[in-house]
Amino acid sequence: QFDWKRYFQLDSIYAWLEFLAQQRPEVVTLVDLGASTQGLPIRGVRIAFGGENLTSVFVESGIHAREWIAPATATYFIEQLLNSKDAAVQTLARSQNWVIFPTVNPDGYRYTFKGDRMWRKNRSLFGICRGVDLNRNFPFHWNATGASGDPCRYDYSGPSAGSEVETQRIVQFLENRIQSERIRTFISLHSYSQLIMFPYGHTPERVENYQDLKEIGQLAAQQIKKQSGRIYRSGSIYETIYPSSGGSKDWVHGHLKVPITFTYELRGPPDSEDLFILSAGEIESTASEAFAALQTIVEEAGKRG
Ligand code: 0X9
Ligand code: ZN
Repeated sequence: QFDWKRYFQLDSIYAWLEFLAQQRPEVVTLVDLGASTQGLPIRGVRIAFGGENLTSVFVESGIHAREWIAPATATYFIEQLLNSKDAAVQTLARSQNWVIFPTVNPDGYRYTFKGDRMWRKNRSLFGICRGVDLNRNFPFHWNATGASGDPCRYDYSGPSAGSEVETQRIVQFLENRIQSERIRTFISLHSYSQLIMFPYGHTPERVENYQDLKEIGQLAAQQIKKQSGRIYRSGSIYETIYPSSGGSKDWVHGHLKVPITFTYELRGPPDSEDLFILSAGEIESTASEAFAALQTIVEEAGKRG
């Protein structure tokens, strides 16, 4: 049984996505981006209730393997969009088409269950070390700052921009579908730090719609505070967390020109514990506040044209 009371392995998540597509074929379509470096599918779903000329929201999750709360939150989004009894959520679900990938780094995610719980990168082999940080590998100001050229480091940007199969799969899908799906909103899910961030990561320069993104991010954070009391901060990556380059969101905003682009850093545990390991008892509340923020983002973006 699939739920939000524990963390699920890759196979269970994929089986659940397949089940949804079988159960609701008129609404849910499986989307396979093809194989990862180690041959696992990169699998997501498209949710479309059937309105005409809708814009789409793309959710990318699990690019960092150890951030287990991210895939769990992405599956919660899917569940809410399909099964919520709340009228506002049903309206939201039908106001957009949704493309949601819970685990875009399947090799890494699998490895956090079988090898090293704290693994972050993909599993590409470079001599004695493994793994490219896929969130440093995107072909936009690649390797400019906050990334390493050393394959043994946790933030290795890869041998070249877009070198990794997983990056290429995402890039190709988005490039092919940006027009036909009318993708206007892009969300990536990470942990930890309780942040709602927007571009850029490589420069303190402000994006052209900085004011809109700042306001929308703040409203989303207020919504979370109202719901759970948790304090999330909002701002650009550069000003809230640390400089970094080659992240997916910066490419989606800077290259693809998708206007509404946010990266969440979800909850971590209380201090002194390992900050990427969030107890399963907090999955539901974390995912639920993240969904409330998503609702705010999509509604507010709609009001701003
Ligand atoms: O370092 C990262 O990639 C993110 N933090 S994490 O602790 N989840 O690893 C920050 C995301 C920065 N995003 C972009 N540069 N797009
Ligand atoms: Zn991350």
